[in-house]
Amino acid sequence: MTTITLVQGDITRQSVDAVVNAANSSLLGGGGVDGAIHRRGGPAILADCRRLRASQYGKGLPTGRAVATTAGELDARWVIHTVGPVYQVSGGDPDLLASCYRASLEVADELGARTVAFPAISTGAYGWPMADAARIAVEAVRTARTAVEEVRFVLFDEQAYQVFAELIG
Ligand code: AR6
Repeated sequence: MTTITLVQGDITRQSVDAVVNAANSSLLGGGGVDGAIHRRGGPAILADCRRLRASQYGKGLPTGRAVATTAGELDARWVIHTVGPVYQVSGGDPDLLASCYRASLEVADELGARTVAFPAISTGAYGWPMADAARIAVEAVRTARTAVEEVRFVLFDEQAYQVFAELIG
């Protein structure tokens, strides 16, 4: 049974087995959560990402997939990088967004991670409206078959926290 918890704050300050990164397919860093994770986690994370690009992810990590690296100096054992879909004028693909959560939990299971912190994937630079993204995120986690005991959504601001709080009840 997976318990969903909510925290308002910075995902890089969480003490968990795995922190999920809202990455891009290059795996080589960016802004938002990605920038914060690499800044606080230090160069070991990027070194692992470069190794992944040099081996099985030569073309980058496809949208909706997930892969783990060290967590460097974060208070976690692993960072699980996933690539959310970009929200276009025409909308976004909800299955791909749900896939980010499911794939990350599958990687967590392979690693043996029991506590996993997620950001609200795709709701920053990738433009997904928070209410819709939150609904998809919570539904994906609730329906996932996983041994992860705690999924902690870490929301940066009060408004995002409230959106998730209404869904979790
Ligand atoms: N802790 C928790 N949440 C955060 C933090 C933080 N430290 N910083 C931002 N957020 P984003 P995306 C929130 O842009 O939309 C990067 O450049 C933020 O307010 O990090 O999936 C990557 O390299 C928002 O609600 O991820 C990609 O190119 C949510 O986290 C691209 O951005 C996600 O915002 C991915 O865009």
